[in-house]
Amino acid sequence: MKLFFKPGACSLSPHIVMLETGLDFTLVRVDTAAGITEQQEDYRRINPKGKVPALQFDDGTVLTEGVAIVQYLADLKPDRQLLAPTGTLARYQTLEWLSFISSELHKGFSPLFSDAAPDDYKAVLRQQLEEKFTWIDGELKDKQWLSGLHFSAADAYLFTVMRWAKLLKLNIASLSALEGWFQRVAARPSVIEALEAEGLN
Ligand SMILES: N[C@@H](CCC(=O)N[C@@H](CS)C(=O)NCC(=O)O)C(=O)O
Repeated sequence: MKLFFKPGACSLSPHIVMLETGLDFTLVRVDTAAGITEQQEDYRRINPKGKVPALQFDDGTVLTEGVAIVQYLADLKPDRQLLAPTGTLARYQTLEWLSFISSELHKGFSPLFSDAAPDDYKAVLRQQLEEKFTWIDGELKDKQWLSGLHFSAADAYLFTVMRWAKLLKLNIASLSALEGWFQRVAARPSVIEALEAEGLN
């Protein structure tokens, strides 16, 4: 399998999950602005949406959308407990987190990285994101991980977007449960390895 990524982008989430599974894979860097991979392939021929992440199988089939990719990967190695088994409430609670992170956080960040978005709109987004992180801080008060006892695919995704919150200096430093959780995730070997491979450490 090939995982197409851009350093520090949302593709960091499936990158961490991939490492947590222990599966063999090749990491392929994409210049999304230019639309080419590090091997000078036309990236839109791999993912016509032009975005990372994308997962390509040996037969050429491609799976896109981070939330779908992490579920696929987690289900390949159920013993790693990155996602609970089908039919259990725990599974849907992790999916609840993945959905929240994707729709309520991830896409709230995207305009903050754009020069085209007006400053007053960015200020509103920043405040909304800070309120959502404050709510997550409350959820993490008595938990090690988002889904309770086990590190899950949702932790990898939240870690990825919380890195952006730190880079953009959102006002979240006082959220102690959230910060403690962030440090726990950051200490995982998979996360250290992923950041290193993406040139972020
Ligand atoms: N819905 C997609 C969104 C993917 C996405 O927004 N990727 C961003 C990085 S976080 C990207 O590729 N941006 C590059 C660009 O727009 O040029 C998913 O969740 O996988």
